[in-house]
Amino acid sequence: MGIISRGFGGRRRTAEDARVPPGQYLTDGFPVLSAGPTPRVTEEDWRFSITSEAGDTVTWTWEEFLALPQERPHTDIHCVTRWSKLDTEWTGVGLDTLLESVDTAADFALAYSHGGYTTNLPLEDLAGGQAWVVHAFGGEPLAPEHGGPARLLVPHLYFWKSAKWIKGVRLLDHDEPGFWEQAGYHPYGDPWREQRYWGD
Ligand SMILES: Nc1nc2c(c(=O)[nH]1)N[C@H]1C(S)=C(S)[C@@H](COP(=O)(O)O)O[C@H]1N2
Ligand SMILES: [Mo]
Repeated sequence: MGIISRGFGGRRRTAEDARVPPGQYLTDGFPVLSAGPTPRVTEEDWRFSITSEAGDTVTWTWEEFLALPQERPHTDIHCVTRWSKLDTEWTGVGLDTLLESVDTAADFALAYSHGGYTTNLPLEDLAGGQAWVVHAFGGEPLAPEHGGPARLLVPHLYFWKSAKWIKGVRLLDHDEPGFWEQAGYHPYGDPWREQRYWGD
């Protein structure tokens, strides 16, 4: 017959739908989700550090950070509170670039922020072109409420892993749950497997 049934008269699945993980809806806005007040960090005072499992620390000033090769990730983001936003554009430095300065065999990482927020990830999720420390959104300096001067961006995991106002990353040989993970969120947080809460 040459006619393909779409089944149960359902709406045709668009290319955009295919980019929205299960249980998520699309938003054109950019909601702000912060567990506390917005810390005010000046570029002059800003530092970013990576500490290895052996305790060695590498630190970049704002100037040194901006002098590193800049990348422009174009990506979709997914918040565990069920909003997803497509085609976001960021500017920043790849974690691969930053990790080149660090001697490590660690398996885990704990990102920590001004204000005390933390979040944990396997180190391999920060490597391989999957994570950045970003300082611009849509070509404009990152707004303080969205994590400016700079935040982590790990778009393949739920957005709570993208620590705002990032201060540094500690590399660890064991997994250490962060702020939301201690409160019952999933330790990994893959939106495509709907890993929202512990046990999902
Ligand atoms: N430092 C810090 N980072 C954070 C948070 C936070 O409360 N503090 N919230 C997380 C959560 S739950 C989400 S969904 C995103 C929200 O980022 P946005 O406010 O830019 O949308 O930031 C994540 N990073
Ligand atoms: Mo979130």
